[in-house]
Amino acid sequence: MFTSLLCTFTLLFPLGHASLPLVINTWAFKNATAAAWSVLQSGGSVLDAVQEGCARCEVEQCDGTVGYGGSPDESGETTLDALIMNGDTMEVGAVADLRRIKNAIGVARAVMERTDHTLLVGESASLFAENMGFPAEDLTTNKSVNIFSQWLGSNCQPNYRKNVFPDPSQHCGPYKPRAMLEERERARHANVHSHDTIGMVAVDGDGHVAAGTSTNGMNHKVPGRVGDSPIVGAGAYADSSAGGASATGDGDIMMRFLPSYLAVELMRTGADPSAACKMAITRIKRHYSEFFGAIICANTTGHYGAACNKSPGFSQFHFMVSNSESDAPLLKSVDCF
Ligand code: SD4
Repeated sequence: MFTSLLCTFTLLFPLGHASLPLVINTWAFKNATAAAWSVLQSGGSVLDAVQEGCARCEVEQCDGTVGYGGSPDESGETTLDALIMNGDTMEVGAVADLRRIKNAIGVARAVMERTDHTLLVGESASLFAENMGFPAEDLTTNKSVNIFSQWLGSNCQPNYRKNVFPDPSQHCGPYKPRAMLEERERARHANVHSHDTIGMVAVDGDGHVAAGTSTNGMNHKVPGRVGDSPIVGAGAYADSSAGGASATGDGDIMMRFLPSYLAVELMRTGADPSAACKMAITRIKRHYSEFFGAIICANTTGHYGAACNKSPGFSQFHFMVSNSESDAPLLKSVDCF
């Protein structure tokens, strides 16, 4: 009885001290947190903070999974996904499968502020960016060339294809459909070794919320593949009447459940951010018990939380927080369940 009362209390009333403004982001990307925090400290908006924080990771190529030179697709090209959301107006700008442009979060912001659209994709998104003055550059680096050639050297294995077979004289396609297999071991790369999309939520002293993401997706993805990061409600969501959330992990699975939207809606009903994050993960876990993924959540009073799914090699998730309780960004961690 007492335990269930305590659980209900914990769900409805956030525990711990909260302070605003707040920046929270996925993984140990400290410089991104610091960049966003300094924008807020100098009077910038939450949107500016999120953009600056994610852009820092794009420049630093955080863990090789944000920005240029990472996650080459099956043709060796790096393509980028990004999103930014204004929790006051519910405006969103996003780009997916962006080519040749390094500053994906900047282009997402331009989609939001310079068009009436929400999401631009592929070559057309790149042309839009070029027309808006973003420089066109090669996103390939020695590192991405090496990743790609090693993959070619292993006969394009592993890859994300299923129920197909390549031309008998080739190993790497073209592929043809074949009879559906009953069950197969999922040869996914989306595990702890291919993580680290930046997802960020910023809340200012008046409770304005913004959220954003930036990523180069997943190694050896099928060209044209778009992950969860640029999908509103999946990669990130912000609503200044409730809070913000952002997810990282196996986007092909996670986007089916809109975990960021779900977490924000749960916080709207009074759930503590940690509980909201946990429930969003639980929803996915029901169908994909071993999926790789994590989520961060913050409400408009400055309470925050995170949760992750325990999967092979992934038992603890690291994230960063900046608020007025500390001069420097704090590295936090949560045990996966
Ligand atoms: C994607 N969610 O493109 C991204 C990858 C990621 O941790 O976050 N990895 O699926």
